[in-house]
Amino acid sequence: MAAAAAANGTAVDLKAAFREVYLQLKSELLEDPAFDYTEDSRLWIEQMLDYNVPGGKLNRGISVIDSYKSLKEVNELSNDDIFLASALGWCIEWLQAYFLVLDDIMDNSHTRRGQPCWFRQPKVGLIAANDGILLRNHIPRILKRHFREKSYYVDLLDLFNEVEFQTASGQMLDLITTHEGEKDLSKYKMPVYRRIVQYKTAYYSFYLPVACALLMSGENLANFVAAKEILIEMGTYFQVQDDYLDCFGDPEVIGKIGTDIEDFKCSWLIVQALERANEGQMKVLYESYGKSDPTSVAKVKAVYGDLNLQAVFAEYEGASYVQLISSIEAQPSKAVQEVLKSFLHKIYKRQK
Ligand code: DMA
Ligand code: MG
Ligand code: MG
Ligand code: MG
Repeated sequence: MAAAAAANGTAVDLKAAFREVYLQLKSELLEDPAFDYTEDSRLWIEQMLDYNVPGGKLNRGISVIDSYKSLKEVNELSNDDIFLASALGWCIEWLQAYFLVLDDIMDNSHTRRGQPCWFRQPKVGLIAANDGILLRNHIPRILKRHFREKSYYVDLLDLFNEVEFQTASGQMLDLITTHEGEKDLSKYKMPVYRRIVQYKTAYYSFYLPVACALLMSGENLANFVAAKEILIEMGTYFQVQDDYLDCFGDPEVIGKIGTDIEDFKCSWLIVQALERANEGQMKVLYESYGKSDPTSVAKVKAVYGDLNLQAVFAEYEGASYVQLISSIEAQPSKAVQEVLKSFLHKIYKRQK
């Protein structure tokens, strides 16, 4: 298989090989014998998948293959292993697509990955809610087709279920913290923030790819609690970056327009601002945060600028890196160290 040969080569080849597996999984889903597709419904699903699944950075998916390679401690993987690791990687990308389609409705977002959010397409609207459910249902379809005979099949299903539950619970925290009662900034403190992002982002984005690779390698996840804690820390750092980019990133580069200020989100930036604001700045934040008119948003951004949150973030980013590297180097297994470092280097100082 050309794809597998390429996957043992450079990072660019690897991404191309990974993309080929998407095409296969999509064709299989479009021929799923459990549903008798009409021409229209098959076309809908194909367009929905192409719009929502493959257009991201693919970091989570590719990390399954990279991690598996490190854990096996070989340079070359067999064609079968590359396919299986890729299929698991795509299951994570499907999970991500499912959460993002629904997240964009709930966050009232405008763009995602450089195009209008799926629910913003005139022909889609709230059909997007059911499309999200379908994306979620595709995961067990893929797992059943390719992993049913594996000794780790049950553990894989359990892993995806656990992580999905944690993510949905994190999304709930994110949403009820925003809307619970009247808007109250006084509850936006670091421990509240950390709890939200650990659940909504870290488990599915960082722990899940590595856990998939560990299961494929025949490992018992109970033996990797320390690595899991490091991955959760990395996921927290990743969401801080996401919150920073929501305000200070270039929409052309990150592919989405920020909505955190308008949405009254418990973002890392507002938590930092509240820790540092003087009386006058505090008044501006209390009056303007969570309002959707451009003047209010600009006032909040001006306070962020005056508090020099760009520098606060740069400091946090450097300190997190040093801290993460030192926790990683305290890990007894060199292979696990490599897995964790390679993941960290994919996201450190990211611009998108
Ligand atoms: C994303 O949080 C979390 C999930 C589970 C999608 P977010 O709303 O900050 O993400 P984004 O900035 O990509 O909309
Ligand atoms: Mg969002
Ligand atoms: Mg959200
Ligand atoms: Mg965000």
